[in-house]
Amino acid sequence: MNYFLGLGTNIGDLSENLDIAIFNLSQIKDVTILKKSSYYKTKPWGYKEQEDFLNAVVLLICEYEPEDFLSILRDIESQMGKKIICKWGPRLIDIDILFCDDLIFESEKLIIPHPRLHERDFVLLPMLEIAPDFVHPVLKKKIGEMCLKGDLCLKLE
Ligand code: PH2
Ligand code: MG
Ligand code: MG
Repeated sequence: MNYFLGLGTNIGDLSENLDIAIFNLSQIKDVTILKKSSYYKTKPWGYKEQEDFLNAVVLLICEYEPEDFLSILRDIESQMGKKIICKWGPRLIDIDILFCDDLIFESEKLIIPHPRLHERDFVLLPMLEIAPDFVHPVLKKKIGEMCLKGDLCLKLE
């Protein structure tokens, strides 16, 4: 399976948090990271009274089924010290499954594609950088055809 993951952080040393998260992903058994976007400094989406985020998107390949992979991702988050403060609130690390091939999947724990990704420039912009032609299996649009909302996102070199 090819997974696109969205990573975000707004507590502590942000680029170090993304570096560590991506390193931890690369260390999962039989996972190969294929692509990694630049890091983007982004304005908080949803709950606005918090620090700016650093976001990135990663493409990796592995054989894990979505719910099994989700629990591996949750383990990485909690081992890195993630504590949920509030919905859409500050977080040390967030790793979300955006897409898994062209799978459409819904369970109590997990919805794929991520249900809000098309509303979020902090996901669309990094994804645009590494996979502009990827087609959203529900919306049937390429990432490059999806509307940006104009949120402030600064690509770091
Ligand atoms: N994550 C959220 C809520 N708001 N805003 C930005 N800019 N980046 C995020 O990763 C983010 C957010 C909840 O997961
Ligand atoms: Mg999230
Ligand atoms: Mg999450």
